[in-house]
Amino acid sequence: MPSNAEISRVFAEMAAVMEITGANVFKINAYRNAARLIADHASSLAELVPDKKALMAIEGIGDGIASKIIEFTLTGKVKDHAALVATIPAGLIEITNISGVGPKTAKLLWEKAGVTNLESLKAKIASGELENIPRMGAKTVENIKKSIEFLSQSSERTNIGDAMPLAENLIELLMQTRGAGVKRIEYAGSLRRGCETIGDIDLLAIASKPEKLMDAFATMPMVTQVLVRGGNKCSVRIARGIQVDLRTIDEDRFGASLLYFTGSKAHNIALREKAQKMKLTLNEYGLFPDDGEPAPQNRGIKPIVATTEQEIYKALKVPYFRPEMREDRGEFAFKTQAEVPNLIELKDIKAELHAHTKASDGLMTIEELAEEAKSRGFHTIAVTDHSRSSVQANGLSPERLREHTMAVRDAAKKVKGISILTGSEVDILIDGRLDYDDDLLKELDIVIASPHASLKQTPEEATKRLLKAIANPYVHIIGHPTGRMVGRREGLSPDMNKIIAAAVKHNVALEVNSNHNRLDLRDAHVRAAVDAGCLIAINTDAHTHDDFDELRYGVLTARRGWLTAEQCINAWPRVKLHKWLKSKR
Ligand code: DGT
Ligand code: CA
Ligand code: CA
Ligand code: ZN
Repeated sequence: MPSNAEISRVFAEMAAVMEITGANVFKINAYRNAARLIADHASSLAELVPDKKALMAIEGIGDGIASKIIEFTLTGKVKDHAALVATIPAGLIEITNISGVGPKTAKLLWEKAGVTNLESLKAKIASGELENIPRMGAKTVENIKKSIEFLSQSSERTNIGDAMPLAENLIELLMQTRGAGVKRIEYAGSLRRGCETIGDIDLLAIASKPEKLMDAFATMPMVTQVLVRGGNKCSVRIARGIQVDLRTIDEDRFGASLLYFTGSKAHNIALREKAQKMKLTLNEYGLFPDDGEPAPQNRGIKPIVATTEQEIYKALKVPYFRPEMREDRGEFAFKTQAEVPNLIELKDIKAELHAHTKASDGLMTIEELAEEAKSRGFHTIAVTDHSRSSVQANGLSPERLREHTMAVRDAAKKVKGISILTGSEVDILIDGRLDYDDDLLKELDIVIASPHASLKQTPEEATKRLLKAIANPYVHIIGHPTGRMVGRREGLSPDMNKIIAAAVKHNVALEVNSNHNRLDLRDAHVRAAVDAGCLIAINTDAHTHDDFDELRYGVLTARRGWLTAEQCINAWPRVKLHKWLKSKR
């Protein structure tokens, strides 16, 4: 019986081939979505075969996809898939993962230069052959080369936006294991610290029958490979090659293990040094008196504390640090709990200030957007569609923006219980000028200025560009300031300290864009901004209903930058926020 991962691959490959050969976008999206959903599905789809109705009861699986799942489970192949894959060289698909090489370019490289896989692409870049192809040129080739290098450095890590839902599904599934006496399962490691990418998922469990839990874990439908199998520990690979480690821990030392496996390594080392100075020894089994010999837990020595993280921090005479702060990047300078910043929480966010509607590239009407924001408990929603230069996103001409503004004002009268602001996400052009005149910007309640194009500028050019946008008196927020895409595109590298200083001076907020592909500002930038007293906005950049769920990744990133609710404009009460917005009018 095929695993979900194997079934998923069939649809992912079909989507990739169709992109290269240029099929209907809706069909491509349907296959791509099906691939993701199948890979992440917590129970075996093959087990439902041949019950087509049961398959179709799963959201996102229609008649055609259900038929193919059945065909694949029963015959081991899908005819349509085989026919599609036969139309292009096998290695071409992976080339489309390179930033700057879309399906069209992949096709061009294949037809005009005989590129059939990543290896032959690298070879043809090295030999200079590609530069003679029409539409390529030295600059494009250089960009592709850089993207390949970037991809090879970062491809082994998984985005938090993919890893966290997977970990949550796994935990939910494992909690239901029969006969294992599962009491608690937590994720630890970089995922618990809210890092933007995750090397592997670390799970810790309390279970009275660890063997049973390990059996269930090793045989889950999404498992593609069992790497290590022991009585208390098991490592597997699941969809998209992600590794998951599961350990069972005795309840009375769960805190010590959670602390150890949450890390970071640097934070752990600092804690151990503190312990040593107090003639104590800290390990994953607890905090013990130090008698100079290793592994006290194996010599019948009882730990001083081991059950909770809080007890261990207390015994070490340091404040309790939230996982996002555990990087040994200055947290140990805080001596009392009161000094430690009170990190912002998801529930503090009361306004979404960056969202798109059908007027540009969003999928919601103004009313739908407002209702969604209201259902999330927000007091304010800003409608900020794209400006004219974002042609690919159906950006608004000045005339269309004026009409749209009237429509927003009308909606604001209709939808009660939430303030609907009219605004724009105006493009910051290559030289820092904005895409609309000041006269038009001045009419809007809120202006976000964001870079979208020309993201390969030198740091000097990028700094100048952003500084000019910050100095515009009508701009409230700089949206996704670097334009980077996590693991895929480096984006701008401006002098962040200058950007932050200017933002403070001009009373402009810098955005943490919560979309898990962006997370821009990134954690380190937030930290610098927070230190400088700069205002921060945490927005979802919503294009559709579900995008609001991305907010947690923005909040985690902000917490890694030690942001408090006071410094985040989205956490301000309505009156304070609106007063601030109006101060720029
Ligand atoms: P990742 O998976 O690369 O995103 O990063 P982490 O932080 O999840 O690292 P991982 O999975 O290798 O190990 C989980 C935690 O276990 C790590 O944050 C700290 C702890 N740990 C692992 N190896 C060591 C070690 O050699 N020394 C110490 N002190 N802690 C370790
Ligand atoms: Ca890990
Ligand atoms: Ca690990
Ligand atoms: Zn946007």
